[in-house]
Amino acid sequence: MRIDVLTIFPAYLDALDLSLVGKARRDGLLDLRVHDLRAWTTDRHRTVDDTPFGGGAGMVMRPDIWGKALDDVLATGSVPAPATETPAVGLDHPAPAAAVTLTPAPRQVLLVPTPSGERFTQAMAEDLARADQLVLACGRYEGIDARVAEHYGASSSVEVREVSLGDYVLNGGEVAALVIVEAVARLLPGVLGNPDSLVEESHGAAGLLEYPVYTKPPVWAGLEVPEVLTSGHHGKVARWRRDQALVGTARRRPDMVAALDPHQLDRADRVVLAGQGWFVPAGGRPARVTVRHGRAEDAAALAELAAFTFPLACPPHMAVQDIQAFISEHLTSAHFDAYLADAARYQVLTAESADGVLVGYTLTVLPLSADEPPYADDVAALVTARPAAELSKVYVLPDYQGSGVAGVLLEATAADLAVRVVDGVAPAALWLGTNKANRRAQRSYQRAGFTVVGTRRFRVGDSLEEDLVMVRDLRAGEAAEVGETTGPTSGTR
Ligand code: JE8
Repeated sequence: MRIDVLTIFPAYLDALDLSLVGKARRDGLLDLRVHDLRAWTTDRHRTVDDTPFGGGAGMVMRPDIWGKALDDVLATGSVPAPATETPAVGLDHPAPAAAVTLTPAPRQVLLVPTPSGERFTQAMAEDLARADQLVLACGRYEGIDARVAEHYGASSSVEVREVSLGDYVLNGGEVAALVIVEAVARLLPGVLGNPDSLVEESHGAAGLLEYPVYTKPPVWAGLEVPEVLTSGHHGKVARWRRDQALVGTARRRPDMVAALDPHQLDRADRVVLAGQGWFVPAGGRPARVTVRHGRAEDAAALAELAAFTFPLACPPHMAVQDIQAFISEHLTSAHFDAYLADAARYQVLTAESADGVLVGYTLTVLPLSADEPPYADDVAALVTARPAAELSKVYVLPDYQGSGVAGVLLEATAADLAVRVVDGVAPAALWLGTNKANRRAQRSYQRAGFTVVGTRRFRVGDSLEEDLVMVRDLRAGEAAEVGETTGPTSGTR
């Protein structure tokens, strides 16, 4: 590959003699030429700038000087590199006597660093590494007269790309040139000693930040190298590194998490992301979901969510009108107004996606005194711990079912109950009734620490349902308080 850099500070690019790029040049893999723009001036003062039309502070680089320099550099780069192809041997039939070879025109890209350019990315570096010639035009002062990019952009033989390193202000394009040359050069065949690192970069952790790395000594400044890395267990090392990459990305680059391809996320990935408050809905990309206490203004949205999700949780034989009646008797906006207004009796937790949509909620009924038994006698006989709270509803939008949102809601529910007081004591147990036929629900409650203690009768209109009663001991483990962004394992890494 041929790269030409045009600058009024050629010494700025001396660093490209060093390290990998320097070696690539010496090995003939990269033909890098740095030119002093002032070589194309003709006046005694070697002037490259002038005052801006329209007024304003500073100076602008003249298009005529740039035009001459770029024409020269593009002309010498348009001559295709001499073919290094070896003649084919061992063919069954001879090559045609007068073979007509059409050499494709070389791909020439003019790169103009500017704070108003498109962001320079790894994807762009990969694309640029396929070009034949890159010409980097490093501006200074207030930049280069805009007609330069316009003129070469109109030329069919050159691609023009105005690029920016990022949203901060530099004094000129030289640092961008250094960055671009280094990012492109390391992608050229033969430049990296070990091309495996390139493969790992593009496949191993695609779309994630890098995992942390360690070397000897095994203890430094009182800090130990994570044990898994010295275990020799390659599978565990790979999993740990991916976990670290996921957690680091979730903490520092939420934009990258939101852009992850859900097809590239396995179960373990989803568990790690859930621990950071990210959930993968069916057919969607990861979304941030936060668990918080319900607020008065949530009533209408909660009623809508309840009316939508309650029928989906009912057994198929239940009559539509019975389901509708249950909703109007228990799950209207007015009901939620009442639940949300009575914090002593009801605990409402919501799971809200970053775009403000409620994707799930729990409704827990608390006893008002320590010895208040569960409202139904059959349950009171099964659930003997006091005070006992009832997990009345845990509903999650279908797209988020299986995403881990329900688990986080349940953990937050238990954690919040553990720090409440009824008659001076925290609730000892959380119980729930769940339809016998719903195996999926039972499994998810079991995962959340509930165990089956018996059955109860449950009436929805005319149908008398048999429910399993499950209980979770709230005093088994100390849990954290519910924050605005509580996840089951948040803050444990
Ligand atoms: C530059 C630059 C990149 C980045 C690139 C080229 C040429 C109009 N402004 C010009 C006014 C303030 C000073 C600026 C100096 N300047 C800056 C960059 C860049 N690529 N990410 N930030 N800044 C030039 C002149």
